Order: sequence, then C-alpha cells, then structure tokens
Amino acid sequence: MVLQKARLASLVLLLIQPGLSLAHGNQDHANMKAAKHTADQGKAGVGKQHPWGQTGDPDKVDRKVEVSMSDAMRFSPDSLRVEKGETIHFVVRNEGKLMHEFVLGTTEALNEHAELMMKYPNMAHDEPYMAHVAPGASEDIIWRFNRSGEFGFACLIAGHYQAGMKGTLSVQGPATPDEKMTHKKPGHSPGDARKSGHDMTEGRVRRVNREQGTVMIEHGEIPNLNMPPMAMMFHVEDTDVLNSLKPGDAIRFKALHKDRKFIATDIQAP
Ligand SMILES: [Cu+2]
Repeated sequence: MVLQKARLASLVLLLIQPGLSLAHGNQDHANMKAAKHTADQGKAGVGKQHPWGQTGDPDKVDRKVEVSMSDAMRFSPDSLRVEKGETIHFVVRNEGKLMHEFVLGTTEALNEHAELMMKYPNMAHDEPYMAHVAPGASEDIIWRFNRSGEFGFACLIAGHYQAGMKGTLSVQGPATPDEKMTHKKPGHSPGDARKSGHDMTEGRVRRVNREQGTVMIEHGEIPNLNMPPMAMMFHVEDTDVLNSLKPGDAIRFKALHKDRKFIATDIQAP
C-alpha cells in the first residue's frame, strides 16, 4: 500500500517535472527493495563491509531511528550518535513535495558521489545504505555500525547536497586494528579497468527490467566516464539482449552517457 502510493507519487512528480524527478524516481521500488537485500547479503546474511558498516540483520535490530526530510533541504534530526555494534532500523520519511534521498557514508564517499550526481543527474543507484524516498512516502534501511568513526548522511540529488542537505553520524567505540585498513580512501581496485581494455567495463547483473529496457549492473571502474565502482541502472538500445541476461551473470560491456542516460552496449558474457 505504502509502496504503491510511493510509486504513484513519483509518477505524478514525473509528469510535473520530468527533468528533476528522473534523478532517482524511475525505479520500480517494490522490486528494488526486494532485490536489494538478497543482492547484498551473502550466504551468512551479512553484506559487503563498508568503512561505515554493513547491511544489518532485520532480526537483530537494536533501535529504530526516524529521520524526516523536507524541501527546506534539511534532515531532522541532522546529527546522530550510535554505539559501535548497534544495528539501526532507519525509517526515512519524506515530508516534502520533491524527491529526496538518505545516503550513509564517509564524508569522502558522499562528496565524491555528490559530484557525480551533479555531473550525471539521472544516475539511478541501488545500494543497501541508501533510500530514495518519494514525496509523502517513507523507506527503511537496516544498517549495522560495526566500525567506529565520524560519518555522515546526505541527500545526493543534484543541488540538494550543495544546499546543505546533510547530517553527521558519530559511531562511538574503540577501533579494532583491522578497522584502520578499511578507513583508507576507497581506492581504485587495481587492474579492473586496465585489464579489460580502454572502454570495456566489468560488471555483474543485479536485475533486468525488460519492460523498461534497463538493467541494474554492479560495475567496476568505468574509465571512459571517470566513474568509480558502484551499482547503477543502465538502458540498453537493443532490448533483445535482456532476454539472455539474468541476475548474477558476470558481464563485460561498454558504458556510454548519451541524452542524459546511461547506456550499456556490446554486452558480453566473459
Ligand atoms: Cu533532497
């Protein structure tokens, strides 16, 4: 019910201001949510380790934290404090009339991502530490803070971050020796792009949407677009290729940015 409302709301928004809302609003949210958790959680139900934590287990939530977002480009509260080891269930509510999002990360990661969003406003992402929330809707994130440090959260929709839509998140607790290694800047994974030639990108299929002609790809570095590894939605020009793709497939492809859209061409299974 809530999800349907959210979709309806983003559809309406799409009609009113196609340019803006396309930023993050054109996803099938129901599918996205369902796939998000399975895609990121390994066999043990534990997601990839990020410097700011990992996907939390819904059965091990310590506390619920409500965050609201407004068209004044502010979060409330805009400062959070967490004990190291806590699993937080965030309920993120959009009180405004514009699309907003809630993304967790280090300051470096958020800055880098915000810059990409200014460059490519139509980028549609999919990570377990972010929620795109339609006007009037709310979304959930379950996140385990198993690394101490000073982190943040932000709305990275083009212009919102720059208007100050961000907050601080402090995770208190002693650091363990292995944490120091994960605190370094998210580096370029060696080889990925170089190995595969100048304009080919390595990736893994997360989801295929044949009606929309899109595919969500967890991709490596894209040298020709100067984009770091992440999960992102691509359009395909020839939708027939989608019939041969399924979640989990390892692929190589050429990533292009054309008419404000990301396009995957020359898709090949290695
Ligand atoms: Cu926003």
